[in-house]
Amino acid sequence: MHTFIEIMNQAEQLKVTFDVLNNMEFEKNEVDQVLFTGCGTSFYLASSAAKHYQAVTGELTAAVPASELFLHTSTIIVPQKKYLIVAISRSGTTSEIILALEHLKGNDHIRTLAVTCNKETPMAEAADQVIPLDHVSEKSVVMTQSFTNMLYALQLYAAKQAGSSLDFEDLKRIPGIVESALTDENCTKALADDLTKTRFIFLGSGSYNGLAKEATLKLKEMTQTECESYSSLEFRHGPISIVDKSTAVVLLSQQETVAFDQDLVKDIQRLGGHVLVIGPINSDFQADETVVLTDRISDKNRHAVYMPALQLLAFQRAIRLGFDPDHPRNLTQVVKL
Ligand code: F1P
Repeated sequence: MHTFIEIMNQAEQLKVTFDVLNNMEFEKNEVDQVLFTGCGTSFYLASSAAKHYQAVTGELTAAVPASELFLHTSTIIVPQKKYLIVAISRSGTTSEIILALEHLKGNDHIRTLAVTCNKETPMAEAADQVIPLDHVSEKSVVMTQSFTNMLYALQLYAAKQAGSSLDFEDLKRIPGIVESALTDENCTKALADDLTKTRFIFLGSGSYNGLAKEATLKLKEMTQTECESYSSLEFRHGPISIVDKSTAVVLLSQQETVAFDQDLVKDIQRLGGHVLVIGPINSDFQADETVVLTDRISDKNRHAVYMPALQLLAFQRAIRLGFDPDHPRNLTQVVKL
């Protein structure tokens, strides 16, 4: 069961990722916008990392699927503006990310940074700088620790680029905190085992919306459950109409959003929905189930700590339904066009 092993040993890899980033020097960005890009899990990572990077550095960012960069370049790139493109790919060989880099090659206004778990690849070779995370060598088709590690690496990169020792010190605590989060591998088991729930919704806002989208993809990939994700308060604006007794909602809460989150939970429960809240919540927070995360680390940097619970939920659900998480249906490790 390499998927399970890769979820459970991600704290170890995070320690190495910290050392890698701690020892790296980066060129200063003099750009108008930093664009984060990738496919699938790596795109959801891009969307979370872009928002985190902007919050930490104050630089303008956006996240785009890699295919959009070569199919619809003019909707993203403005001539004469300067960009740093942060290309994210576990394999470094996904067709769209390579096509995007090749398409933009030779443009003097564009610098590129690759983040990958495989530095001997066309993507890494095409980029001006590389964050190599080759110590993360996943066997699994579904991305688990590669997501957490590449996100963590980009958060450390953001703190370095901003010269923010406060954020860097905050992030330094992540591997230890993820390690303790992983001691309770059963925190999501009750929901994973509950077969009366057939519809799953994941909610998260700001830089946590990318995590909610990734959690949706994990469950979809490992169990083929049709599931959705929304920016938390958007859920009330239409999608809430689908809530009934078969609906489970997983809400990623933050200190900044907790007051709004409590009301949202009550609204979902009133309609018969079952809510699991994951976040740094107090004992007075009311939900059907909770996974309480530490508030010793700021909302700005806590992302990696949510990942074990979200990945374990998908894994445990797959086992409960009789699927093999190591061999998800219709998927391969790398998609090539
Ligand atoms: C990204 C990706 C995965 C997906 C599938 C195929 O690959 O799309 O998100 O789960 O296994 O590959 P990569 O570019 O990060 O290697």
